[in-house]
Amino acid sequence: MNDKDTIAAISTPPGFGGIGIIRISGTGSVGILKRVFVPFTKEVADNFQSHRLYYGKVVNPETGAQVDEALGVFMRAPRTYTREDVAEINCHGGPAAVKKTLELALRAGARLAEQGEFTKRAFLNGRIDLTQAEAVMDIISAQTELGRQAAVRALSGGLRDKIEEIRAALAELLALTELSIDFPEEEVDYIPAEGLRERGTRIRESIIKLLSTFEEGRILREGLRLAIVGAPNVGKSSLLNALSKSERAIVAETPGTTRDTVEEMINIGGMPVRVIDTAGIRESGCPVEKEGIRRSKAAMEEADIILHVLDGSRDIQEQDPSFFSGEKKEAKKSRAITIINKIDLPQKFGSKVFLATFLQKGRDVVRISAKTGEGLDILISRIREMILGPVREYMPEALINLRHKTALEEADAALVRFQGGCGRNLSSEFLALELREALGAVGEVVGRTTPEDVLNLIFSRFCIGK
Ligand SMILES: Nc1nc2c(ncn2[C@@H]2O[C@H](COP(=O)(O)OP(=O)(O)OP(=O)(O)O)[C@@H](O)[C@H]2O)c(=O)[nH]1
Ligand SMILES: [Mg+2]
Repeated sequence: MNDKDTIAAISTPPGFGGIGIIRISGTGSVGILKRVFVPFTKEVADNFQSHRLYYGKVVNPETGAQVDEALGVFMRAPRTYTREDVAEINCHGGPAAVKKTLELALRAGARLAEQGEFTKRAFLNGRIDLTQAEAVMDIISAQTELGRQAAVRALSGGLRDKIEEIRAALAELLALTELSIDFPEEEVDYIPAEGLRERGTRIRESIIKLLSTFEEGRILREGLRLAIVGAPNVGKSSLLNALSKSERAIVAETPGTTRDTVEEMINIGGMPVRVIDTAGIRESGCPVEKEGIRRSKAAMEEADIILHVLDGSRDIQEQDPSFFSGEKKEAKKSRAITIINKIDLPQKFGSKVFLATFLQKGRDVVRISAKTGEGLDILISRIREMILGPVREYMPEALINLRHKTALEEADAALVRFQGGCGRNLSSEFLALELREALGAVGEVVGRTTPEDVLNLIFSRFCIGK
């Protein structure tokens, strides 16, 4: 990949739409625009003013034939997305029109952009840091309002600022540590090992605070995993359909209807939630059903929240709640809500049996009818509280992703070693080494010290044209 090339790509999604945008970036942009786009106002044809939109036509420079009617704009560096000269052509959004316009731009001297190459250039040219580049992708893939809000914060530098604060504190600590290497005899601003250690603690606190946002970030990006489990025929698939307001899962009177896990994305309080319907759990000789049950148990283990469904119109003994006894080791990670379904039918077990079995475990119990929809609003607000806590107005903070987490954990580990070294009065050279490692790790988050192959991996996850 040569960063000096002028690149071009279709920036709008494939398919039919009102407008399709061809984006061109690099020193050749204006030349290419002039060849393939002719403004209707003659005076401007040779003299595009920067950041002005012109009405004109896309033409084939070889034949002079008109290809489409379009708007064209030239934006001179550095006030552009990539900080390079950029041109854009807004033609009609049909696959043929955008493809032909792109083809003309390529023939006029542009190279087809790689995935994420525009954003990569914005990063390499210093307009945005790596957390902002990743935020661009998060905005594009945000599925809910809260996901969008978190991504916009990161895009405007929320995470970068926090990381830069940590970097600055680390750099200062490094300078203080090195001072005693350079001037071992003199008492210039000399800080005893205990003081250095304490400063390390303050930096670690900031790192740990950021690390604690990882789970929230994961949920906003990938969705919270909500597994619906229980005995056959209790109404799990009906509940999935009711929550997603769809007919996604097959519902039938026959126990053992659902064999595979079925997923549907829903939105609870702005959080994306992946609702997973599972096969009813029971002893079964059928190999297909057995595999389904294995998947149910796996889904239960990976879930953030488990909805354990019981059929209130049948005996509880029939529904063998003991399969759920393995929950204890998972209790820390997974939170569960017990649901009594089918409350529109005459109820077999009243609250007494129930309270004895479940409430002593401190579990939430919600009564619903997946059929009539009764109680669903209570269930949803219960789930919402579990995710967001009782806070009414939830505002997502600067949230970290797995890449950030790994780097921050490395930095924290180096700081722990640094502190250990302070405690044992190790030489300043050794202490400085650990701090440099912490600095390097933190720098990776914003892209200062990120290896080339990691950068390529990050940008390759973008779509073409971004
Ligand atoms: N009256 C009533 N019937 C319900 C309710 N929920 C589900 N049913 C019925 O119960 C039967 C089983 O529903 P499903 O949703 O398929 O149950 P399931 O738990 O997914 O069953 P498996 O996939 O076999 O494990 C169907 O006949 C549903 O119509 C409810 O709230 N009230
Ligand atoms: Mg089912």
